[in-house]
Amino acid sequence: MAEQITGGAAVIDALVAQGVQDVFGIPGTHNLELYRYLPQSGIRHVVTRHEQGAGYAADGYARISGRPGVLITTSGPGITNAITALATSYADSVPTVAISPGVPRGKVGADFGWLHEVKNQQGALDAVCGRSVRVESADEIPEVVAAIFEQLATTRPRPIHLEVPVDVLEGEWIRRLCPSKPFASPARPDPAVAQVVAAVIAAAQRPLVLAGGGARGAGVQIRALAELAIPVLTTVNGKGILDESHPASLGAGARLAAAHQAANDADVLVIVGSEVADSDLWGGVIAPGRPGERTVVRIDLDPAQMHKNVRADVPIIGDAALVLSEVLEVLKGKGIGQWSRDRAAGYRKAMAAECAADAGPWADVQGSLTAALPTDTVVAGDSSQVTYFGTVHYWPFTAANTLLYPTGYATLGYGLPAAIGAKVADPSRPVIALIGDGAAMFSIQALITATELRLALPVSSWTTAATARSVCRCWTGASPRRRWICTAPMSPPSPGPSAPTVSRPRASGSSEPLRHKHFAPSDLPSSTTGCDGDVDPARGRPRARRRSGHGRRGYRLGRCRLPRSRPSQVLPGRDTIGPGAATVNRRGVRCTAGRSQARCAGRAPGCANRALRWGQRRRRVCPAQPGADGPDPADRRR
Ligand SMILES: Cc1ncc(C[n+]2csc(CCOP(=O)(O)OP(=O)(O)O)c2C)c(N)n1
Ligand SMILES: [Mg+2]
Repeated sequence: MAEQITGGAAVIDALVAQGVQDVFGIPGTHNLELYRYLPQSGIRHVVTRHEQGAGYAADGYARISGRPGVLITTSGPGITNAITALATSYADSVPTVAISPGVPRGKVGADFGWLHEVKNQQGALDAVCGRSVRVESADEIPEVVAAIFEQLATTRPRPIHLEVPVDVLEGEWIRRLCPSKPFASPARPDPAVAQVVAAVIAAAQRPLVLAGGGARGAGVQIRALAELAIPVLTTVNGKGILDESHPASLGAGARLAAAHQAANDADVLVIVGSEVADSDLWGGVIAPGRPGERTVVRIDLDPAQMHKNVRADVPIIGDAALVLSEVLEVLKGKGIGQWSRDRAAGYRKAMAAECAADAGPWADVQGSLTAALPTDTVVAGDSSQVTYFGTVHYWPFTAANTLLYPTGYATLGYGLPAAIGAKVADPSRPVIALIGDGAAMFSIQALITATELRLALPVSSWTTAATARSVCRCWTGASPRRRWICTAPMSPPSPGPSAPTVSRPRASGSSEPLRHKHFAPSDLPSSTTGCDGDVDPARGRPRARRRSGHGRRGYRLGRCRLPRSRPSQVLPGRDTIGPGAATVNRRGVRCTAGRSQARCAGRAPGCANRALRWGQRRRRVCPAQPGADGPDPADRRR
């Protein structure tokens, strides 16, 4: 006699049949039938501390594993909490699947006062996901789940929501085999397509490739084009598709005006898997070709991308790797020679100079970490300067999907949970969360999940607020002795193109700032900042939670010795952001470390100086003071 169980088992069995190994989520009253069958399924469940974190973790998991990331929430607040994360995955075309209960059948929009009731939950999810599917019976669940996974594998990947009415979830299901449909391979392009594209490229004087996230699976083919000395610029989502140390690589600085100029200088621009969006170009315009010579080739799986933002002259709908493979075959047959190698070098030089002007202070931070960490390290970033001014430009990657970054939606709180997802996907791969202090606070509770899982996951959090002017580092460690967080305020990076002062605590307690000092591997978690000796093994955190010198000299946890910036010069009057005179350190960097709380001197109504930001530091006098400069309108920040 067939085993009689509930609809919850149908969902879990269907996930198993699709090869799901890990899910992220939080249990609640309405989804307990899913949790009933998880333990015996072999699927690992990671409990996050917020459903948004489950969504980001699933996103990071998907980017690293190449398999859809799955999250489970309860109805109402559980799934609506995940909406921002799903919108993030949508914007960056990341395959995730969110599973939640919904109101019982026949009750959609009934407004009957049900626990967690949402007026139109499926509609809300449908608005941010690729689609939201609601099943009406348990027996359709296996096929619906199989169809979801097939869609994710064969079309532009975007999150999909599966809603199971609670009465279906809790109702009877007669167990049966769930289909694990073979994934249909993407259609091979028409051979004529390759002939056309190859002819266009062969005739080009100044070809250039712009590769976005949709080209992540075409690394081999993009490299082959680079070997012909065709310069390759990527968006942030495409960062690393071509090894960024390759002579033809222009990096991922698609936001830079010099990058737009490089693209516009091309007579043939080949855009692969990119929507060439504002989030990539930061207001820049791609309008390639000198008068009379414009040819834009676009290759994309999604027909909706063909003319988005930049009209295609040669629109090719298809899988980037397949199309480019065939194009390369034809080019090889034509014996195409190489283009000038100097062109890429020239573009790179112009981009580097522009970048140094607004993002230069982040170079040394990234250089220090790059020197200390293995080349395959995954960097989970956030919508923080340390990522979009730092990692994007100054951390050269050798492969795609190495930077986890919410490019399109630019949400805060992504980095830390995404790093957890990456680590769950591949525990052997080094992962660092390198994020701003603001971003960290949006997901700080995820540290509990990280420590619970005992992940060897360094978390580096940077403060750039004018009022704090400090840099913090936090670590979670894998060993029970290091299950604590150390936060160490340090000297700020300087404005302008020169490298920042990077300080680090010393075991001796010396607080001397270390200029241009690279972190050594020994600085990483195993010897974290001299705090190691003060951990109470029984409690797994610092024995003494003393806090001293808060403000002027930062603060310390346990015996963590902190550095401090050393004021060396007093500036008079107008150029002041603290009450009275501000100070600068030895490198001429404004430093308000001498204040317990740096505030604007001109507390006049409307004064915006309390939150002067890093990008504005070159015009850092108080806007409320007579004769003062306001924020630079050219300072484009997210
Ligand atoms: C969820 C969300 N809320 C607000 C914003 C707007 N926003 C963009 S950057 C930023 C500050 C980020 O602070 P932090 O992570 O410390 O980075 P910093 O700019 O200091 O480098 C804010 C509030 C956002 N991107 N996402
Ligand atoms: Mg900050």
